[in-house]
Amino acid sequence: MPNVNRITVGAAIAQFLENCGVKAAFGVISIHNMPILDAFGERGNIRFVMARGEAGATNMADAYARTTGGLGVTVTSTGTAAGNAAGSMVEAITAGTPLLHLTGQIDSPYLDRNLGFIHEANHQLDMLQAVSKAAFRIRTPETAIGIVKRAVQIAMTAPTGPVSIEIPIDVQAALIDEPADLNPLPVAALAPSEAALDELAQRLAQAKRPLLWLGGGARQAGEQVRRLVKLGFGVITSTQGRGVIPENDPACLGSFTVAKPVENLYQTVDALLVVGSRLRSNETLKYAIKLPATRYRIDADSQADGRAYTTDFFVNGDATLALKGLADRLEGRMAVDPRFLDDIQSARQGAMAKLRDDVGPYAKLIDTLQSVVGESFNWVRDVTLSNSIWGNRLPCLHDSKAGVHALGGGIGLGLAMGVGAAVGAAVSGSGKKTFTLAGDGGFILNLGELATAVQEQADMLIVLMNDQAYGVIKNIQDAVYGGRKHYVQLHTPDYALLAQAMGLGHARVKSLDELDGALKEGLAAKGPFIVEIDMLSVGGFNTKFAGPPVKAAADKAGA
Ligand SMILES: Cc1ncc(C[n+]2csc(CCOP(=O)(O)OP(=O)(O)O)c2C)c(N)n1
Repeated sequence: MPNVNRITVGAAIAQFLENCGVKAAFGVISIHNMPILDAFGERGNIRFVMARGEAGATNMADAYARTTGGLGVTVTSTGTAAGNAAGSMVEAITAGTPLLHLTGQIDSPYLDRNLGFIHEANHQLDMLQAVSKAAFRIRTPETAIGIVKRAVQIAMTAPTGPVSIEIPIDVQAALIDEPADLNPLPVAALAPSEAALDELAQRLAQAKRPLLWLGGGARQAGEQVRRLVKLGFGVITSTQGRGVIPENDPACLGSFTVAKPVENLYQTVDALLVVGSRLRSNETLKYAIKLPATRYRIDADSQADGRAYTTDFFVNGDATLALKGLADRLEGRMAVDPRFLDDIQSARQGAMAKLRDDVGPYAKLIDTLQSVVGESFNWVRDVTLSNSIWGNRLPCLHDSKAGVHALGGGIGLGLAMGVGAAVGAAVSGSGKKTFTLAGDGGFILNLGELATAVQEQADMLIVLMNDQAYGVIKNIQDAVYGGRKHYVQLHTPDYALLAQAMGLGHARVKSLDELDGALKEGLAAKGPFIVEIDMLSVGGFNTKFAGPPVKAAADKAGA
């Protein structure tokens, strides 16, 4: 027998995560995760970001994963701490983020015995199961690494998602023989059937006006999408699919999925191919938008067939492999209507004109932002009026990893997500600046993470839209509750003083004439910086966004 090192389970996990390419992890230290974090610290290969709360830590890991394309890792304590992460896990599962959530548990001899043991969390595994793609409990030191490997494999396999593991503290600290193989398991892409691809290609070859609808599942398929665009396909994307091809490509409608000119264009499309998208309620006016009558679909999840909209033909498989199979088969076989590209551009221009009209004075904010971001940046957004009205579509994204939005609709995630994206940019050496758009209501929800941003010197420019209220809720009260305003007015701190106390830069913009200077000051700062837009001075939008739009109202507004 060769001499084998004895190491803790925590150290083995740290080593395994390094082999998975993890360069940063996020969490809050606790007695119930110290064997893992001690190993991170001692080994020094993973940058551990000390978030101020587990909700923020998990949002950070989520945004890190989305913007780097790697595995996100969040480490929490048992009980309350794991519970704090639950809302953020809901967001990660909504977005399909490959994420590993490591949490503690009390010592295994006392588990599940209702002994009133400090930090006991009965049914924690049930909670983790509810908010994760899969959840595991490690029961013995010898089985730990096998379970962690499997958890990462599940997280990384399409449809990707967050996976939780609870590890009793005695198991984390136990010594095991250093495992001979601490490499990740292979992640297999689901190959579509050749016969199904033949059939789909046969149908698409007849199309004169074919349109691709790309969702988050197609994020890695840019090269194959470009091949199909060359053959004459148009492209529209969901929020998650933004940037699979640059949004200023002439064939790309961006993410204007519910705009009226685009809905009109749908009626002229003779083949819609939906790839890796759930056709979510926000992107289809609660499934009422009139999509093209002929619809095909590719998805790694066979249960997506017929979901939300019926499908004429479905291919189960990995998006990149399926699109490659199609492009190979369609080369030289397409005869697309030469006017299709012009019609795409007119629909996009029509949608853009309506957007500019809706935003009123904030057109200047969009233009100035667009002029400073360049092509390589992260665009992180909280749930706020500005994002619903324009941030979900602009500025122009050039890469599918650039966009991060709280898709599940929860406010307060943006600040922490911005930190995660900025840390991802730092450890991957991408040099990307992170821009974070937030409303004052969402921003204050998780304000403690501003201290994390400063401590980490997260290179992020926060655009804080301050209307001193829950603006969207006020609009809903006007639209549905007879204008009665309850519980929407916010006490907001003086952000100049707050920023000073926290140790970061800040500029307040009362008139958008000051914006260019403020953004440039923020850009020059290496580290976090707040550009606060005083919306009470600048004025309101021309449109009153009152929650996810529905079909009748959108038609009336000519959206
Ligand atoms: C976690 C969570 N709590 C509550 C809500 C309900 N909610 C939706 S939008 C909103 C107001 C957001 O206010 P703010 O960030 O200031 O943006 P604004 O609407 O003013 O643009 C609230 C409270 C939510 N979506 N998520």
